Amino acid sequence: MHSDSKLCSDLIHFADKINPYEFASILVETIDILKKERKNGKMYNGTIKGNCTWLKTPDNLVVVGDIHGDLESLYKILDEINFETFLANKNNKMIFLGDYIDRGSNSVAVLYTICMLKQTFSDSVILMRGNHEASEEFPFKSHDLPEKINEYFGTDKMYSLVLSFFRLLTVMTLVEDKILLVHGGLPVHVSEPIKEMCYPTNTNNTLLLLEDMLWNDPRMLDNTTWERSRRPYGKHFGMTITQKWLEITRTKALVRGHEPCKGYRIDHDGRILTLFSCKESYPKFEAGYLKIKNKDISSIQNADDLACHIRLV
Ligand SMILES: [Mn+2]
Repeated sequence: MHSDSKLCSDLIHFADKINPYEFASILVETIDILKKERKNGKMYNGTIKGNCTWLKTPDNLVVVGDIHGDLESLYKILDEINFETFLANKNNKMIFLGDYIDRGSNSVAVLYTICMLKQTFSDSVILMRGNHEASEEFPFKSHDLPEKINEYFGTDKMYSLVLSFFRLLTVMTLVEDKILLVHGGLPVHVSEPIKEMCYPTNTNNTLLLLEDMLWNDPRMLDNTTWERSRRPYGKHFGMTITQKWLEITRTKALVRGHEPCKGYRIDHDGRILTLFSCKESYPKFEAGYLKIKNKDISSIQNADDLACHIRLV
């Protein structure tokens, strides 16, 4: 790790020394907070219904994409935004798009860190669910977290607690008439999707929505609205689907993660911003995050207006 910052060196030091009791206790506390938020249906300047979070436009917004166990990139971002000051102001929000774990070398410490952030700054931090946080519903090969937990603590007991935490993460976030956020992509054919997201019926429809939001990718498609994806789950969705979703949610741009890129990428003629925030397991790509002020959010017309606020780390 190469950083001169005191924060980074402190955090790196602690990452090797999380004891199982601390890990379990931060998970339990975070689970409690998420349960309370869901029960009360709200967080500071936000409403939570089912799998959705609605936010008023914050004073400052930071959005972080996939981390995949890359502790160094996560710390660089936290360091750059001066996280203690940033998050202590509950009119600021920091949204994580999911995929905290797997692939990188520090999944356990990344989990510990994001839980600590949520626990310490619960009014300012939103933790969303990625496909890697839905290994029960959609099992896949590259899920190495159970092994990593076992390596780290000498037991995989904590894994079931981690799964309980994952199940409480929300799947869609809306920033007041401006930005729609999901981890993967947009569902292609569910009737009344917003209602289903807010009041999940635990039927096939709920699972279908979850699969699409966590696994889908945008593509330019000719003559079809969607096609099967090459991934184990999910689909490719075309621009008509994106247009439809921006209309029904009355937003200007979709922000999502899920695909490696050089920090960010624009799709569907400026309607989608893909953010990617790690590079440990993706040396050919870059890690970036979005940091934008209230007045700039208020004036966005599309994803290009967000792209000028991306910072690479
Ligand atoms: Mn993903």
